[in-house]
Order: sequence, then C-alpha cells, then structure tokens
Amino acid sequence: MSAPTRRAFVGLGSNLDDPAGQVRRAFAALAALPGTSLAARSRLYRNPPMGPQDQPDYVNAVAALDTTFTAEALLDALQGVERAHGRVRDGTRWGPRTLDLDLLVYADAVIATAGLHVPHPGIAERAFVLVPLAEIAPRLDIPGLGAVADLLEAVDRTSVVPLDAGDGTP
Ligand code: A4P
Ligand code: MG
Repeated sequence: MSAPTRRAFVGLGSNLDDPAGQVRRAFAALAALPGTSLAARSRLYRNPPMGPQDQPDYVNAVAALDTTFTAEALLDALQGVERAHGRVRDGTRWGPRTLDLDLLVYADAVIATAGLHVPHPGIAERAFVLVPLAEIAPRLDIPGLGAVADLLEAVDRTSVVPLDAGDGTP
C-alpha cells in the first residue's frame, strides 16, 4: 500500500550569500525531494531581520508541498537541504543564515516533541511568514490558530516587500 500524500507548508528564509538565489534554489531542491511535489510557491519578499539587528535583511518565501514523508521525515529532509546550502549552525539564536527551512504546517497535525513543533510556534507573530503564506493559501485553517487571512490582519506587513512577480523569472 502506498503512503498517503499530505499537504505541508514550508517557510524559507535567507540573509547570506545571495539570499534570493538561495531561496530560488531551495524551491528546486524541495521539488526534487522523493515522494514530494511543489504544489505552490509564493513570491520572494525582502524584509528586515527579526531578532539581532546587526545582520542583513532577509528574503523570505513559503512553499506548499504534497508529500508522502511523515512530518518527522520531512523535517529531516529539510535539514538535509539546509546543509546542502552550506548552513552552519553556530548556536546563535536568530543569527544570520544561508538557508532556514521551517516546517510551518503539516496537514491538520499538532505535534509538540523535543525536536519538532507543528504548527511552527512563530507563525502568528511573523509577517514574513504570513504574507507569503496568505499569497498561496489565504483560506488555510491552521490548527489552533485559525485562518491565515485573519492572522494576517493582526500583523504589520508594511516592511515585507515583494521582490519578483512570482512567475519564476529571475
Ligand atoms: N524545530 C522544532 N520545530 C520545528 C519546525 N516546525 N520547523 C527544531 C523547523 N525546525 C523545528 O532550529 C532549531 C531547531 O528547531 C531544529 O533543530 C529543529 O529540531 P534551527 O533552524 O536550527 O535554529 P534557528 O532557526 O536559529 O532557531 P529558531 O528559533 O527556529 O529560529 P527561527 O524561528 O527559524 O527564526 N528575520 C526575518 N526577517 N526572516 C527570517 O526568516 N528567521 C530567523 C530565525 C530570525 N530572524 C528572521 C528570520
Ligand atoms: Mg529555523
């Protein structure tokens, strides 16, 4: 029997070594994961850093994936893509990075284990997540949080600025 396919949403972020290129290549890497297809991709958005301010602006985006991975296996796969993009964890919380992939939502799952929290705990406060997520899934109902469009109303989105037209052209 084949594994069921689930819809997952992944947040992409980068602020080092050509951030827009990092995010575009990450979309391709997600589309190439086994048992996984890229159902939708948002535009890329530039925005100032959350956390320490002595780091470059970020480029953020969101991908919708249809995947046969479990949530845990998908997190492993995302961390593999981060490593392939030269991500080095130096222990600095919210420090600069070549590529950060957060598992935002996995179907209707609610998971709270030592290594995995789903839905991702930062979603409701982060305009750089909600703006691209609302672009591709405005009616998504996030377990425990509610509709994306309603969450977006509650944050200041003025600093989250689109970089491209979302048609895949550079
Ligand atoms: N982990 C648990 N749940 C998840 C999940 N749903 N998705 C664990 C991904 N990882 C999850 O993450 C630390 C651990 O979280 C992982 O080992 C995994 O087991 P990390 O990526 O190693 O560390 P981090 O990213 O530095 O920490 P954290 O707290 O996850 O930071 P965030 O939330 O990723 O924020 N400003 C702007 N403008 N845009 C950004 O994208 N990103 C950050 C990092 C800071 N400021 C930013 C942005
Ligand atoms: Mg992270």
